Amino acid sequence: MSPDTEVGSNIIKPKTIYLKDYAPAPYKASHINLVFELFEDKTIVRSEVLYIKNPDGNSSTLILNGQDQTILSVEIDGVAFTGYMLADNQITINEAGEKFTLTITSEIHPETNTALEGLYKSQGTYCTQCEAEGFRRITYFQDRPDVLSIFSVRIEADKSKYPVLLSNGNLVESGELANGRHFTAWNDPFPKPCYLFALVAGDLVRIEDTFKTMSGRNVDLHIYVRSGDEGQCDHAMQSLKKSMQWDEEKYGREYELDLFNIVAVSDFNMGAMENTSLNIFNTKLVLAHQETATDTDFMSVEGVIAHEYFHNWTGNRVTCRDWFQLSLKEGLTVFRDHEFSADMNSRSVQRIDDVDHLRRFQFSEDASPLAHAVQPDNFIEISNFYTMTVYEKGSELIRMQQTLLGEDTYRKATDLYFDRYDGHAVTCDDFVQCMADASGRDMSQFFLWYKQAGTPSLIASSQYDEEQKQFTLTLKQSQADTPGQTNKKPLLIPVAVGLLNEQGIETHPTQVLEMTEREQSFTFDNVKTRPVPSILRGFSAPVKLTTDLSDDNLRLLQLSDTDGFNKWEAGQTIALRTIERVMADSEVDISQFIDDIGIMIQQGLNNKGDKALLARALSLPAIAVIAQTQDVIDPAAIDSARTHILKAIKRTHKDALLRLYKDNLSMGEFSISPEAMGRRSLKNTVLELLTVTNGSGCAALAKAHYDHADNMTDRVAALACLSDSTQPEREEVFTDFYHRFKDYQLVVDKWFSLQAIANRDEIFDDFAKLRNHAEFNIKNPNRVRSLYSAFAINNPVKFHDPSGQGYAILRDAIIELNAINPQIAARQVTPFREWKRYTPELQAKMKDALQAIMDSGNLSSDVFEVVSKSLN
Ligand code: 0A1
Ligand code: ZN
Repeated sequence: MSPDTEVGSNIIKPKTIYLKDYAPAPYKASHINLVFELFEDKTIVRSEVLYIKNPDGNSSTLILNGQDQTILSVEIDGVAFTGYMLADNQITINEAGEKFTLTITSEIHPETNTALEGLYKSQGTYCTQCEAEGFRRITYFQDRPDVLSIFSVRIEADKSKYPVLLSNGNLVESGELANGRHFTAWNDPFPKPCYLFALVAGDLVRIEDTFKTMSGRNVDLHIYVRSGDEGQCDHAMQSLKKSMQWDEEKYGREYELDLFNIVAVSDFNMGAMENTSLNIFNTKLVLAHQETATDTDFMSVEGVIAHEYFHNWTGNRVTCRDWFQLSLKEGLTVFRDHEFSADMNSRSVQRIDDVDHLRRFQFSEDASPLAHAVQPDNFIEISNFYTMTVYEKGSELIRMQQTLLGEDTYRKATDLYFDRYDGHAVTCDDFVQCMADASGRDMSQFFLWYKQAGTPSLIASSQYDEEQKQFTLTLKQSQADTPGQTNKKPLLIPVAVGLLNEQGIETHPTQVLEMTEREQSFTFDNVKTRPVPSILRGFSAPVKLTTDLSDDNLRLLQLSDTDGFNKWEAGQTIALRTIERVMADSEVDISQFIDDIGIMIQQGLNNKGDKALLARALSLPAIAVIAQTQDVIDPAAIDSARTHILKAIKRTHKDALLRLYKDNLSMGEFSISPEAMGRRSLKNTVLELLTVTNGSGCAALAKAHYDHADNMTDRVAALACLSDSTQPEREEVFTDFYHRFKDYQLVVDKWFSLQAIANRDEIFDDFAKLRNHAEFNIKNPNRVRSLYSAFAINNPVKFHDPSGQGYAILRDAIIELNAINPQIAARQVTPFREWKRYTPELQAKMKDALQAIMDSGNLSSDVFEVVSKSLN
């Protein structure tokens, strides 16, 4: 039986861990000395740990987690020791004593580690990934975040193959050894949980800069990449310096060590990892150059560099008590990186893109059998809980707390949090208590947001009393049941509202209404004429809002709201209503909507307004966003209604669109200023509208766009417009792209993705060719995502093809990946989990695919958990 298992009725299923069972670690491990001897066919790890009985603990049994290791020797206080039990991936020592040093030497095999957890090799470079439970693949230890230790690390390796040897903290020694080997020794003076441990050994080049902190100390900043990639690191370095500055200004947080390292590797399960002073990144989130990275890539690099840096305080200095508290660090750090990006770029655009992302991915998670609370109360495999809910909804919870407290009090509360908990492992409850203590507010109702899963619904209706000059807004909230949770309580919802008059002039600026009951009315005085309320400004709470606003009211908001987010939102609501109407009756008159689009195009031609916002206003909601509004999801029907409207826009406004396109064909030097990105975004959105009919003219226009491009954003836009095409230009452009960029792995990923999203009949044959392409490698997570995730997430029509071929593709990939990389396999299950919301025919086929995975045998606990919960 595998380690964490229990015997169910007649199948063996992995064991569930509960928050209510938390108990402090029985032993403290104040110091750990690690020695790594790296060889081509094995790595020897020696760990020496000082254990002292934890006065807060309630057991004297020391339990050490360990996985995929061969123990070579065990000693206590320098004497060989055999009095331990080794079973179920654990060493157990009963009555272990008050204080002793335990030394364990074991052998591990990074060279064959395809799970990419623990120590592994990426294109010849050794690297580690210890969050959440990877450290147990390196040595036997209490692998839990509430055990904090000072780490000393020595690394020995062949000098010519691995000239760079890094770990956390400060370099204390280095030198030569016999047989062409060398070593470095590192000390990290701040106690940390083992999930923040990191080691890198490789042949890498380094880009250097420095940052002067607010107290005048100089910090060396190093970015390590493979030789040849050094020309693509400048944006990451600038982003790091901006992040360090922003954290000082906005949160008063200074970096404490003298060195900050970033290492980029090609094989990585996630985006990046915040290991203390040695962040390890997926190359995708470090490398950026105009010729190889899109504007979206540039923004992601900036956001993720910031995210990992911000973890230094929110995650590392103050860490999580247990993994149920993951949102303590992730929700807070996402909120910090979103705010950073909003300050660096356009606040409205950032908010629109963040909310769009939340609705596409988190709302759908909430609507699935895998819905869970921001502070979940149980899990089987913690790797499955790095979710949109923990990250993105968690960030919305921090945003709401800032909204409720106001910026100044929120800052006092975070100061208190850092003061109180620096060097501690704490809970989400502790964080919210700081908000309560700094503000004097009772936050207990607010805390329900952490405990209750699901997206609340909010219904708003309004009443105007002409005589009293009063306007009343009535709000009703409801919380649907989610797995394991019924009869939920009403939440404290901050609803930001402003009022506009019929001329579109704001008469009442934003007020935050605090809703605490199921149903509540709020009255505004001194309202001279019937107003149009702008409700939930800035998306002040992560809810599904329905209002009684007419299309005309929405049109007024779209034109005149002072809140950039709600201006966009009003247009999206009109678009959603129009799509609904077309889905119900394809002959319905949509001329009003099409005319309104014409007005916006005209504004663009008159150079009025922000181009990035106009680009978003001219974009219809994505199929995945529309799907969230449907009782029964039929992707093909959504797509055909959406395409019908897009074609009508092109038919009616072709000339104006062409003019707008030409007006924005950027000239001059490439820049990633918000204005330059806005212009590209507008131009490329217009190109998409102009090529929606996929005829020969469209292909010629897209090819010309590609040929004239001086940057990757424009090239990718052209390829996306050609993806569905059957015109000869498609092949020409895709072939040119491949040959031009075949040496750039991240661009080859784009080449795979842009073909996987093709909504055309040839897709299944194309997919088979791509799968067998020499450059496809199932062991590389970026490549897997570029083919399979692109297909299953961004090609909803073909993934949900009535034949079931799309489902079969993903099913087979999951079964294959389960044995190679369980984390990546489990993530690929996501597109299946909402199966019950689709049409009966699609539902049946999706369920069959899930069942086939379940029956395929030897499932990892990662895949078992998501598939079994999806089927429930
Ligand atoms: N803490 C990282 C994300 C991360 C989580 C798990 C990983 O492996 C299972 C890797 C990275 C972050 O939030 O950036
Ligand atoms: Zn994070």
